[in-house]
Amino acid sequence: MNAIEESVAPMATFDVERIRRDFPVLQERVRGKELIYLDNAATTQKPLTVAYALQHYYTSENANIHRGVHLLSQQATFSYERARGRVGQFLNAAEPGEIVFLRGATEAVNLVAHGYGRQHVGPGDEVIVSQMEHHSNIVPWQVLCEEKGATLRVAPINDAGELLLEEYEGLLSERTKIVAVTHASNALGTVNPVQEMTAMAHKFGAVMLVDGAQGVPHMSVDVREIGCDFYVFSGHKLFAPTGIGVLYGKKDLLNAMPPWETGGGMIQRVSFEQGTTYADVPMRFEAGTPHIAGAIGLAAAIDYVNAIGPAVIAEYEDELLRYVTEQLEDVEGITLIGTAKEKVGVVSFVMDDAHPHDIGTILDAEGIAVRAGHHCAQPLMQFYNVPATVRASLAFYNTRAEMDALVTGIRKVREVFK
Ligand code: C6P
Repeated sequence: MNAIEESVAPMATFDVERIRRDFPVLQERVRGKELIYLDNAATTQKPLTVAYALQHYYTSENANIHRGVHLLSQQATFSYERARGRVGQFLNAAEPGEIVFLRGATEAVNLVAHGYGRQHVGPGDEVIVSQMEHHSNIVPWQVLCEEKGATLRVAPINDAGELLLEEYEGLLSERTKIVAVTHASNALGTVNPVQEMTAMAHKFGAVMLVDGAQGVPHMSVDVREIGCDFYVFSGHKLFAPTGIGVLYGKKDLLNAMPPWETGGGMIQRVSFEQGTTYADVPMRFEAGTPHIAGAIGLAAAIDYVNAIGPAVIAEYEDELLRYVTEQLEDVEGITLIGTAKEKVGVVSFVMDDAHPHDIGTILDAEGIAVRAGHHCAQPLMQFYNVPATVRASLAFYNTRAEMDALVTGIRKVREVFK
């Protein structure tokens, strides 16, 4: 087996040290210390197989797709469409045509707000989001509602950061046209009961969009089991390149949506006399030359994740999360923000008398990369009445030793601010 084959062959047992060797950046030193990378919710590191896939594409296959009769173009087209198939399988979509390649979760939400929202939301209608949404799953709906004279309703959460299901159900009515909710919160880690929420939304004829940006990296996702109408995610949070992301949509809904961006690649026929007719989905939503290498890299990342197994990843990360959470609960002066029962590997906290940015800076001096800020979830920060939190977000290549180092680092910070 060569290095690539070995990396994507199903892994018999979970071996974190072997996995770490596939991520060269994890061997880097920063500020004279071993890098401890705990900013995975912002973006994940990339395994060698993803780098090799990009290298192979650019050095052996580079061509534009869907428009060349020559061999390289055919090969590139095959790889790009194969990647679409891989994503479709990964989400258990009914067919590859339900997968649209876009720049990321943000672009995907905007496309649905534009394509579906502008057609179906009118004056007096309602769109529901939750209190814990990322700005990418708030602002497009706010803009839509303002434009259409509709109302944006917010499903509340409790202090642990769990969505209040009964209150959410109470918000639903015949006026609800769209529910847009995150699968897992980037700032809290909370996993939402999206399957149940979808069933509730459907009872009132509303469509459900699930923001899976923090879902797919941490758990196995089956869009047909969830029953959602749209599911969006960004490749770069799933060990793939930046600039590539996915909109899954049920075929009939996508087919009924008008194009958003127009140009080459998304047309059937263009005529000055008769105007333009558009290609079927998914091409209708992929105007211009897409991020071909990105899609190929995303397929390689999915192969890598599948080799470990999403369920194995979820179990390992959960164990790490519990381990670090227990230790942090013991650090005096710290308040954990987000203590839901169902969580992915995100630990957010604030510390008495210390600003999150100062904590982040001190941890950085120890080689520990965390995010300090509002995490593009300002309404959530307002709910907790904090300007920002420190967030450590995990991936399957993190270790118990790194959790220990984080806790030691935080204890050191506490000494400074006591
Ligand atoms: N969250 C974080 O540090 P883009 O930027 O389009 O790839 O992803 C946007 C997005 C949407 N939804 C959720 C739940 C997210 O977490 C993000 C990105 C990063 O938490 C960057 S702000």
